[in-house]
Amino acid sequence: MSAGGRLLGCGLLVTIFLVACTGSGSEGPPDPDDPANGTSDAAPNVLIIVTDDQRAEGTLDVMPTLRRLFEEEGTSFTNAVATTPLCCPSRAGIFTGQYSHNHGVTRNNKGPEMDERSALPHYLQEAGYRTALVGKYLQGILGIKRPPNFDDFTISGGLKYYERPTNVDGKQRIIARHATDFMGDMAARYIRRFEERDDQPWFLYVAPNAPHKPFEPETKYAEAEVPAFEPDEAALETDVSDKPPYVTDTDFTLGEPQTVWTQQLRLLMSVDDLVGKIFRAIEAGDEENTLAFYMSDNGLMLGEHGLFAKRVPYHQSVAIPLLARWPDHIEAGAEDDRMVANIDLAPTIMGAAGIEPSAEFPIDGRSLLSDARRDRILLEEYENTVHGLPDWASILSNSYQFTEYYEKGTGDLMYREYYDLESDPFALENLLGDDDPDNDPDLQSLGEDLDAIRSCVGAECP
Ligand SMILES: [Ca+2]
Ligand SMILES: [Ca+2]
Ligand SMILES: [Ca+2]
Repeated sequence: MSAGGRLLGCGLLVTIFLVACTGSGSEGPPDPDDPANGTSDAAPNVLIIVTDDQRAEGTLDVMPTLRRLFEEEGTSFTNAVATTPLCCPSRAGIFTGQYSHNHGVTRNNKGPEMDERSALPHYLQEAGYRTALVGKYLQGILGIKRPPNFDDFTISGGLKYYERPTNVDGKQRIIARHATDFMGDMAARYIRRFEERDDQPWFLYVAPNAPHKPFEPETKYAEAEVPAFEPDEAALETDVSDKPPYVTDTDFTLGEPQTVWTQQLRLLMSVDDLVGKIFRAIEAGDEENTLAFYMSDNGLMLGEHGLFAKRVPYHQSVAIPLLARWPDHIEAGAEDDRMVANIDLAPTIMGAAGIEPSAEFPIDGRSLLSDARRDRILLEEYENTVHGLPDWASILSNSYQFTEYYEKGTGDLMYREYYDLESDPFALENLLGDDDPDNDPDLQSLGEDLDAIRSCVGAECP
C-alpha cells in the first residue's frame, strides 16, 4: 500500500484546510455531512514532544503509554533521521523545516542565527494559535529567557534533573522535583488552560531534557528493571581500519554501554508518564482534532564502530524515533518506511493548519501527509566543536551512504566513505577505505551530487 493510502488521503483534507483558512473558497462554510470534509473543519491543535538524545532502536520498549497512543493509534515512521544530529541545529530544523545550511544554526550556541520569522511558533501565532513551550527551547546562550513567539512557557536550561532552574511564565524558580515529572504537569496544565478557550487552536511544544546525561532517573525508577542492551553487528565491529582516523582517535565516552542504556531507559519511563499526563488532558479536551508528534532531536551511538557519539553520520547517531497521530487523519497501527526527517515536521504542520510559508524562507522538508517519497537525504554537520570530530556532509539512501569529511576552517576535503547498505547494512566496510579500487563507486557523480545538495534550497532539496 502506498504511503499516501496509509495516511487516509490527508492531502485532500489539507487542501480543504487551505481553502477554509485562506477564505478563498467562497462557497460558504464546509458542509459537515459531506464525507469529503472528514471530521474536521477547523485547524488542528498541534503537539510536538521532542526528547533529547533518545536513539531509535529499542528505546520505546519501556514506554507502554507512548506505544498505545502513537504506535497503536498512530503511525510509526521507521526510517526517520535528524539531518544534523545535534540538539540545537536539529531543533532549529524542526521549527523551520530547513536544513542547517539554510537556517544557519550549525552549532549549539548559534540559536540566535535562526530567523524567528521562519519558525513554526511565529507562523502559528500569526495564524491565531495560542502557543506554549515546556522544557528546552533551542539551547545555549538563550538561557531561560522568554522564548520568542510563545504565549505561555515553562522553559528550563542546563543539564540536571533535580533543582533545575526554570522560568515559569516570567517567574524564575528552582524546581526541586524531577524535571520530567514537573514538565508533564505543566504541559497538562497548559492544555487544560487552552481548552477553557476552545475557539482558539493551540500549539504545545514539549521538550524534556531526558534521556540526556547526566543520567539521573526519577527516584521511583532508580532501580527499575530494563531490557539488556543488545549490541548489533556495528557495535561488534573490531576492524575499523577502513574508517577515517577520527573513529579510532576520538576518545570521548559516556561510560559503559549497558550502564548508559539502563539509565536512559529509566529516564524514558518518566517521559512515558509525561506522555500519559499530556494525553489525559487532551482526552478531556479536543483529542479528535489534535495532530501530535513524538520524536527525538538526534540519536546516540553506544559503542557502534567504537564510538560514543552523536554529531557523526553513522546510523545510530542520525536515526530517531518519529511517530505521529491524528485520529481519522493519520492511520492507526501503521508503519511508514519512507525516508523522513526532523525537517518534515514544519511543512506537515503548516499544511495541516493551512499556513502558507513566506517566500523569504523556503522550506526544504516535505509534508509527512503528502505522497512525497525521497530517494535520498542530506545529512550535514558543520563547525563540529568536539575535539577531533571533523565537519562532514553525507548522502543517505536506502541502498548506500556516501560521506565526505572536511577540515574545520578551510573546508578542504579530508576523507570519503562509501557503504553499500544493501550488502553491508551495518556499515562495516568502507569501500573507499579497503585498498580495493575495483569495488569503488562512481566518485565523480557522487561528489557532484553532494556538492549540489549541500547548498540546496527549498523544493530542489532532497
Ligand atoms: Ca540532543
Ligand atoms: Ca570495518
Ligand atoms: Ca574500494
